[in-house]
Amino acid sequence: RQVASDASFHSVTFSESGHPRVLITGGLGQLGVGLAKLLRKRFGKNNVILSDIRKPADNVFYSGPFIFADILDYKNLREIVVNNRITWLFHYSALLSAVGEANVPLARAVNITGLHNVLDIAAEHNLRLFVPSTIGAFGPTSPRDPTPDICIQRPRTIYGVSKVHAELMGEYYHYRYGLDFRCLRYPGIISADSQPGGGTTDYAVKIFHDAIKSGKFKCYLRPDTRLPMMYIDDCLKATLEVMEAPAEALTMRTYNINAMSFTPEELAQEVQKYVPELQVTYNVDQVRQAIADSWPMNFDDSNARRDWGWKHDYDLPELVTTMFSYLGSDSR
Ligand code: AKB
Repeated sequence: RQVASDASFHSVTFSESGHPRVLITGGLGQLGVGLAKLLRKRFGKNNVILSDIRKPADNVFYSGPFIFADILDYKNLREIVVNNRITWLFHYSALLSAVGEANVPLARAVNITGLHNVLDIAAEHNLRLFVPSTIGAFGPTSPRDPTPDICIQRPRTIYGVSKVHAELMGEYYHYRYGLDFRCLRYPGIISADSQPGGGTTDYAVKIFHDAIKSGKFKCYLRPDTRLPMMYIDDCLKATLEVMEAPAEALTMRTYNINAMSFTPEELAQEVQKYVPELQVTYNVDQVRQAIADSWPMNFDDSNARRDWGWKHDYDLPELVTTMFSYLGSDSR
């Protein structure tokens, strides 16, 4: 109880250190807790507030400020930004590709209406705003191998449509109102201690857990489906780097970032180096296969590498080694 009241007290204190005061929306998804940890190391524990509409696990609650924030409630969000003197906002609330197709009205509300609230509040309060986009912002008529930053974007999922909308609206607010909008298009992100929620690239996380738990993995994509992927530490590093980049370095406001591309078959072969008895079967889910078939196979991130020095640390072998060292291949 003592720690809980400290946490809520700290969420209304101000930074006098010159560090940004950060709010992360949708903070209990795959990336928020890891991002908060990285930002707290850099800017101080109490300058980074994690938020969501769900109740956090105790360890998350006690590791730094956490508050309830519903991005669909404009007044609630505005009050949080004002009361906590927020200066940087990382907007992670979104429904991903597969769950979005299962509930289009909710995806439209969260991913589009929610973004409008965030954009207006960010512009009104001079926030630096980060919104993640995705390989899913491209579609079947985009060049797929490789996919450059600027090309045709005609996605066929509500998730993709909402992310193209976010890219365009953020850039529009930047040029029209001077909003400091920054956006990265993430590939599929692979993490050990947090689960993705309802995406098309989730198989690349699940294979590790299933390999350790049961030695059996059923893949919902065809073995030859090639998609761009990245280890979570690289993703979070890129996110902090683009937020800290001097405005003059940014020739664009939305950048592709990438680390590697692989197929389920290639990933399985690498995983089998640690769990040789792993049995992989393929049971294709038509919805997710169609989505994956419309997405980039290789992602051209040369603009990010040139403008602000983006460089990934993890290729496929390092990714697999790191995942097993976290998950413990001997915990079977
Ligand atoms: C998804 O699969 O929907 C996400 C993404 C690539 O944006 N992981």
